[in-house]
Amino acid sequence: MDRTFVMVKPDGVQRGLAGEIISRFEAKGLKLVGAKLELLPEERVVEQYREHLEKPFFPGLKAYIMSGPCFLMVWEGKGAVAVVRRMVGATNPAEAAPGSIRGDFALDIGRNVIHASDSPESAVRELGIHFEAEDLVGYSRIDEPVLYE
Ligand code: IDP
Ligand code: MG
Repeated sequence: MDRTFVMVKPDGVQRGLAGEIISRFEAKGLKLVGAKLELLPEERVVEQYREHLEKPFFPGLKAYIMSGPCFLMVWEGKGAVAVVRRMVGATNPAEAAPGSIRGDFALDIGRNVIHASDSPESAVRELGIHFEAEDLVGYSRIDEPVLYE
């Protein structure tokens, strides 16, 4: 099974959207295998967004991500990385499809509520930044026999 790293950003936590976001992934059939609320230290923000270090928006991005608690999660399921990215929607919420999380709950590219890994390789890397192996819990969901063929 595939695992992906997802994070409700500080605007999403402050706006009380964490529960709604969890509900969407649960209803989809994905399995929550790790979660924690955290104020991220600078070095983990830099590591997480290292591909953007030289971008003009990076200082603002770092300040935004460190402005309050984030809710970090690991979700597991068939094709989880791509499935979650589609449910999250385009980076710019103004262009994100209605029905996606960013499409339904945000307006500004600099306040887009949620992060999700963009590839299986990123998922492994990002999971490793934020979670220890023993923080993740393997178990069966009782509906798995009817969720999967
Ligand atoms: P993604 O989150 O959809 O993968 P990326 O291009 O990887 O999008 O950008 C990472 C994050 O950086 C975005 O989610 C957003 O918070 C922020 N960001 C990206 N582009 C801009 C911008 O032009 N202005 C402000 N923030 C941006
Ligand atoms: Mg990205």
